[in-house]
Amino acid sequence: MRPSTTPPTIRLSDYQQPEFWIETVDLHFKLHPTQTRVRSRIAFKGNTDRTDGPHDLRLHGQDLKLISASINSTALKADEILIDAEGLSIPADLVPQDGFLWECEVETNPQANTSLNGLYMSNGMYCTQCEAEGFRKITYYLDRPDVMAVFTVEIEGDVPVLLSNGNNLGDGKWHDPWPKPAYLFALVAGDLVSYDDHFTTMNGREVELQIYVRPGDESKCAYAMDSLKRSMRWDETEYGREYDLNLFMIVAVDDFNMGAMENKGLNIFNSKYVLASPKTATDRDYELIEGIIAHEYFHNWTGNRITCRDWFQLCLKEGLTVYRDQQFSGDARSHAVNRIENVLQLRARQFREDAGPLAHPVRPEEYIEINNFYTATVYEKGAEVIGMLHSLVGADNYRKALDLYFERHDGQACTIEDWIKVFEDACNTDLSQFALWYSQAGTPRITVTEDFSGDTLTLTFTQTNPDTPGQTGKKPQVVPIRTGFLSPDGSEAAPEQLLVLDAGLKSFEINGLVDKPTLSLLRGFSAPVVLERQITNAERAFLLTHDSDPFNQWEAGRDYALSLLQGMILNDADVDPAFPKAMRAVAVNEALDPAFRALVLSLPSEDALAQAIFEQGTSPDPDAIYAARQTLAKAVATELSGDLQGLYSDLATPGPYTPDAEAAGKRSLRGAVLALISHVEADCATAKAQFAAADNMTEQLSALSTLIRHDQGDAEVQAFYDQWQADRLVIDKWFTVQVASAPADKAVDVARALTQHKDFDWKNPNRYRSLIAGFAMMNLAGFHRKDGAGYEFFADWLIKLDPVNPQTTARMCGGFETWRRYDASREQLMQAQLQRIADLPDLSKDTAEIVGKILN
Ligand code: 0A1
Ligand code: ZN
Repeated sequence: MRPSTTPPTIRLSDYQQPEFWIETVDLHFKLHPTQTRVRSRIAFKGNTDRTDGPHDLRLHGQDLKLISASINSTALKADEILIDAEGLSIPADLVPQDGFLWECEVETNPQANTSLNGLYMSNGMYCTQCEAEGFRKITYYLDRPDVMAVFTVEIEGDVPVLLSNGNNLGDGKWHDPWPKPAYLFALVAGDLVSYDDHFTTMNGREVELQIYVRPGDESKCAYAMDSLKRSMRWDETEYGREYDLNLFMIVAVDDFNMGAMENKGLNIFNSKYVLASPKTATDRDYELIEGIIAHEYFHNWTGNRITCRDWFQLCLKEGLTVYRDQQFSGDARSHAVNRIENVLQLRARQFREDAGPLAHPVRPEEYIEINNFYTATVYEKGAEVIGMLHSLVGADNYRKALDLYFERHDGQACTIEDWIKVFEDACNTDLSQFALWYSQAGTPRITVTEDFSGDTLTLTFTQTNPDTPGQTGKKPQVVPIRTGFLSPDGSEAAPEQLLVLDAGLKSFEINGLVDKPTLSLLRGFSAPVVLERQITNAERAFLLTHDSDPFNQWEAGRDYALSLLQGMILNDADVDPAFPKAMRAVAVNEALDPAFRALVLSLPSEDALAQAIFEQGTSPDPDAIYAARQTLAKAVATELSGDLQGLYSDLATPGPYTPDAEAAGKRSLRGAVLALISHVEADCATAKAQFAAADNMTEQLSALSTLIRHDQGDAEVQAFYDQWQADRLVIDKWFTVQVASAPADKAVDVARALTQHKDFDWKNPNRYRSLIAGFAMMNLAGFHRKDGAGYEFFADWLIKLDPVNPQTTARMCGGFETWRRYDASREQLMQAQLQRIADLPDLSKDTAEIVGKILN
């Protein structure tokens, strides 16, 4: 609920060390669905760096009923404790300044906790989420990441399985020897079964591995376990990091606001990122499970052993851990395909954020609600910044710097300055300009001109750093531009170079060339920037055929499609017949990886087109965008019509389903071919047959989505539901596919009708997102229906969820972040809905912060 006063803005510049440190914490839980009792014994010690005392004792606490409290065994009287909405204070004269024992008992109501922060219940199971500031809903504490303590926990409860962090002492007792901030605390209790395995570390230590799930789900844990073991080995071989407890546990829960959480020794996962079987999980699900298991495991060193001093430093753990999980997935699968997928995500989510009202630096300088800053910018752009550092210093120096980071900062709560200093010291370099990537928001825009004379090519780059909310007049950043030079025959005319643009304007000379080369710029997407260059379609087609850098090969095709579609939408241009021919050449080229071919064949998303058109200074028309994509897809399908059935049957993967990258790549291309076939086949017969015959979720779902897109799927929608109604994760997909694939004019009605379905359990975040976000984020033309019905529907549901789950509501408001892109009528309709939300008397501070920024 919104407090009566405006919630305060927290600023990085106000950071101060705490007045007290905590050495040890003993917690005792007596679990009860509505009246859980928590007793704490906390050993505080004075902070000798804070010479401005004496200090009151100020502890965070929220939604707690205080039963009793004492200092050094002397009970505190009611009038000695000042309680407010944020916590409690004890006057300094009652607080021994050099240290004391705090004992306290509180009561909380897990069943009433629908926010899914702190201690809550999911399907009868007790579970916690403490990042960022949930521990204060469990007991009074110094709930800030720079306060690291050793935890001992005892749990009493009427359920068979009682789990917490660290080593199992038996009888619901746990001890974690590694000092940790409270955000890494976890407790899970319930009727759970475990899927077990073990791992021998590089130094020969045995680690027990357990994945806890609801009874019946044990058969869906094998892939997560395999991913975990591979992650553990990878962190040893690539970063020299060994696991540091003799037990590692993962628990799958159904009600979870995010993907997963790296609590020490007891990772808690959204069940969607653990459970998989061929019949119920798609190839994409398998890929995400592998990546997220790795991400949470890697946090053990980058996040847990070395944590963040304060929440402004979130990218210290998140950017680095995303970078590490991307490296791992690249090693496990295909680097090229992974890089393309990551850049697609980055552009769809982070570039969109960076170009709109929610833009903020990778390290923000202020916030009202920290939960609003678990963003694509902190995570994905944070990872890109590390990738650039890696390219700039080189692989050997990167490893040296990381070794120094672990050696110097193990056991500490650190800042971005510490991180940068490690690289400066290990690589003997000055990174002060590079550090602007952490403080300046916005996507740099780069232009390039080419001048060839004699045997010399002169490249001149310019860089502009756009204004973003609260930031103007930015300085040029350091932009590493990996560049290749192609001869007319497609070979490399000169060795690839890393051109480092570190000014607003800079030229580079490449000598010894015979002909003017075709440039392959920003290979591997070596910096998160927008590159503008003068290039013809013939050059794009040339790069699509010849570039030896697979990312740029794909990029050439993407860029080609983008420019054609823009011409079709804005100038009524006809389809350039060379484009379908170029697509055909890739589609039938068996020398290329099928997963790569599938990515080339997929056209830019509707949202990407809307953004591109807006950047040209025009309001995008969602219906025109939809129509142009259809026309171009049809032209490609027509060009390929003689090949499609052959490709489709050649790509079938015989034998039982396997989730490996090779088989998944074939299915992905086959799915793209199916979509093309359906453009040239009147009755969607192939999709219908695929749906009927599919023995795995990837093929069943791609057929269903194709059928719905062509308005041919009524029977299959029902059949899918009948088959899967008992499987909650599959039913989430059933909701999403209907709203995401529905023809634009029907989408709002489909979405509205589905909210009445008996399985629309809207308090479950996965189910809510599957329908509400599926509609608002995955069906551009449906959401932006001219009369504003989509906006009203979306706002109604944000308003409904806010009092129940502010964190998920605030994240979902991002559906409106692009409102200023559109025509005056749509803009006004969206503004009215945003204002309706902003005006609510009891709006959460989470949603108020986001909606306030979007409106400004
Ligand atoms: N640290 C987790 C993400 C996470 C963040 C916040 C949460 O609740 C407020 C939950 C999870 C990660 O990066 O995986
Ligand atoms: Zn993370």
